[in-house]
Amino acid sequence: MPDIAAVKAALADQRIETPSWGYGNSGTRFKVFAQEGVPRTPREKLDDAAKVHEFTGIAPTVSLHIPWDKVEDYAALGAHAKALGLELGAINSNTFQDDDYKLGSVCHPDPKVRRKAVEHLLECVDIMDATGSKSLKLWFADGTNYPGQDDIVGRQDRLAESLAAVYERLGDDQRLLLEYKFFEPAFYTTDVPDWGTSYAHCLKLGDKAQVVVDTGHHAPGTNIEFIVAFLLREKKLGAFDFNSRFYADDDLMVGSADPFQLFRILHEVAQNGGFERETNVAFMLDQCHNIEAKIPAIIRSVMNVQEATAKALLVDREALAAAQRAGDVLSANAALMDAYNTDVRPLLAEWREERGLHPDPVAAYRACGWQERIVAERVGGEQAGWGA
Ligand code: AOS
Ligand code: ZN
Ligand code: ZN
Repeated sequence: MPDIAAVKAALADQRIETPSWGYGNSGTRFKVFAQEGVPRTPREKLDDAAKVHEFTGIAPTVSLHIPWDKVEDYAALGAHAKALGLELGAINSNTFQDDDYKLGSVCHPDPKVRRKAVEHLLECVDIMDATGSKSLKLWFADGTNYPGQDDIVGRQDRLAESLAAVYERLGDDQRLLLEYKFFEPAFYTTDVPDWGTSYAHCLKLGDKAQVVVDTGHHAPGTNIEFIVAFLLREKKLGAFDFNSRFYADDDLMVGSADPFQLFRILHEVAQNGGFERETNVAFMLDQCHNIEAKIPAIIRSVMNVQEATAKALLVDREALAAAQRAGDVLSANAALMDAYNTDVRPLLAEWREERGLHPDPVAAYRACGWQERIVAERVGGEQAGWGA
């Protein structure tokens, strides 16, 4: 059986990055339901993120999105984060909210539009220099809606050329993380639709380019844990964007739709060294809390990843390997199921108490008065949100 002290130590090493946009208002194409007390500025998003870290103890970094988090002085934003016990995490680019990008950004047929998109990406690297962020996270909405609309291979060539220009600009300790998504907003072809396309581009670019697995970006039935295992073996898994989906890119709380899938993914992470610091996998959330209270939902999401991680760490790897060697299918499967079926909540409550944390982070947040304070104080001004 795994040593509980080692499991607890591994849990103490885990870091989960929360997204600045998760704290702001969001919605669907039909309606954005504004919530009271939502942050009006990037600083206020960090203030909320600090609460998530305060009660979970494992969420010290925050992903930024440019231009939603554009500020005059990034060093000052970094200092604000530091004063809160946080650090600024990945910089997410945005080449999808401009009229010029109707037919794409880095794959657009017009070189002027491609240049504009690449300049934005280079500006994001400048921002990384100012914030100390080590990862540039790229998701492209590029694609086509109709057969014949554009040349599929021509678009791949433009993508490769644009990515190479950005890769060139990266510092030695910076990396590029390329996210894929099988459809939406493009409905016929998407230029980075799957892990294989992302992997092929990253392979050509070099060691500083890695793949992002967003758990909501696959066709139904896709075996995500296989992708994770494969990419870890190739040292090409850069990050996760965790969320849950029932249908498409639903961006619901991670672990809410299919906790067993989350466990299977994290088992492959544990099995293949993905929790080790040197492997440098970023565990990020990419979620939108459209109808539920945002800060407690993010706390719950961090806890869901932590619970699935604890179960993955509890897998008796020796028993598993022995059963696999012996071709004992049932015992091998049982080694996984025993861990998955373990109620790890008492272990995690104990782990928190040992670190001076409240055993129930959501209850502690609810009792701390922060929600009442932000509802009272954050009136007026424009509330930040997805797209604001
Ligand atoms: C879009 O579907 C992707 O999941 C992106 O990772 C992300 O939600 C967006 O770029 C916000 O930064
Ligand atoms: Zn994502
Ligand atoms: Zn997405």
